[in-house]
Amino acid sequence: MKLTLHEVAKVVGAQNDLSDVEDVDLNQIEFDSRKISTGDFFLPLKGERNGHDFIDLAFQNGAVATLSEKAIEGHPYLLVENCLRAFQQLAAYYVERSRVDVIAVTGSNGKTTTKDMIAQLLSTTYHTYKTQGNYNNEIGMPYTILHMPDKTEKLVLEMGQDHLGDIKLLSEIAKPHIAVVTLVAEAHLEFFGSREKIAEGKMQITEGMTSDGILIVPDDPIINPYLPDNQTVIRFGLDEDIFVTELEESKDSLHFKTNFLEKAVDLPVTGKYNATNAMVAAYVAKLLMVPEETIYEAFKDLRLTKNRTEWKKAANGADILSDVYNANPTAMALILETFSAIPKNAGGKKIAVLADMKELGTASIALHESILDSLSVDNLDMLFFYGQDIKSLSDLARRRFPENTVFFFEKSDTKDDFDALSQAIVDNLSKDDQILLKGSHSMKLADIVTRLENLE
Ligand code: IGM
Repeated sequence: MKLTLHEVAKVVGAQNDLSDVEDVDLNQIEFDSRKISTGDFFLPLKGERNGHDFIDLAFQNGAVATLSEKAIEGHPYLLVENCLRAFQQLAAYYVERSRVDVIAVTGSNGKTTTKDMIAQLLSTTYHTYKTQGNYNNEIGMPYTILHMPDKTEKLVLEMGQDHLGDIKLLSEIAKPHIAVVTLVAEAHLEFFGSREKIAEGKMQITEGMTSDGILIVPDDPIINPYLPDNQTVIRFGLDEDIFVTELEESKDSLHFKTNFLEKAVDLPVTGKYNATNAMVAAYVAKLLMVPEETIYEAFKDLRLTKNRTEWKKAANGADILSDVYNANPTAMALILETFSAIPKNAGGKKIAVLADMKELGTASIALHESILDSLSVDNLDMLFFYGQDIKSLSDLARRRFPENTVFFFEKSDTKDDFDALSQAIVDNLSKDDQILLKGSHSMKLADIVTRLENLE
């Protein structure tokens, strides 16, 4: 980020007088005080805790300035009405000023894969940056924009939606030149309720698009009411503008042709839907002048990143919501709320497995306890806790939940109940159940997910 404090003040309309405050270069913008280093700019957000409580800590860690919704003493700050809005305004300014080409991807299953494939193809020819992990919401997408390296030429942004209106906001911030909507089919409707609403939400990706934009959408008629008339629309699917032919799937690869590339494409991943994702990615690359030969070569060593949050199937048929790579209190509370809102399967249970969140410092136990109100007695049937600092949360939960529904397994320097935890989960998981697993990477919940997927 190459921005100075006074420049940011102008962009966000800071309300305080900065005439006596020295203008300084800002290094990175960070909302997690653990990530602040020398020269950074702090963004206090409201998560489980109010980020304003961590402003002092951010300065101790090396911040040179902060946004703030209230006056503060002794440090440079920018006073604004709403820190999140200011952050979004700054991202909109930054992406426009940078003149990068923005490619936006939204959709259900497949958007992360499509985003990764587009970025991999473009990176053969251009300095390319893309959404990392699940940073695809109203906080994560602006963060992605503000963290792109200076030399970036193509920016591939994933846009996620939890509620109707989310994508409109994101599109208006990023102003995409090319937008891709992947399949509208949705396994878990969450807050939407219907495929029509999901389609409507996704099609809001056009709201911020430039008038010379190109929109790439599936042949699904459900999107017809939302097609724009001032942009080029490319449809993909049988008998559409672009389509896959001669698809062959083998044990660990796909081979297919398309109507717009001379030669066949080979890629080292399986799943027929991945041919569609790859075709769309190839089309975007071609639009942006990546040579065809380069596209074929890049596909040969395609590597897909693991999703951060993903639905999987246990071997016995149970649904697994796996989010096992990192954890902070806000993310843990949010995923519990999302999981709780999903209707139960007939005759099935809902189970949450929560493990320690690491690096939360002296307030760690209290920060774990702050999750309590996100544990819904009405929607969760069984809770497994695993770790050390999470024990206190487990004790609080035990007082609210019925007997024999809350279980604690220890992991400390002297004891590790991992095998007992893993066995208890296996013993309790039935085919119609839904199970959420969330915790820091080092808690190894990923190994339990793998076990559930592969058990006979
Ligand atoms: O869900 S998120 O992870 N998100 C990030 C962006 O992309 C999409 C997903 C998320 C969101 Cl949406 C919002 C927030 Cl505010 C994460 C956060 C977040 O980072 N929350 C954090 C906290 C809260 N509440 S980070 C963090 C806290 C670190 N902080 C504790 C509280 C460290 C700390 C520990 C002990 C101390 O004494 C002082 C600070």
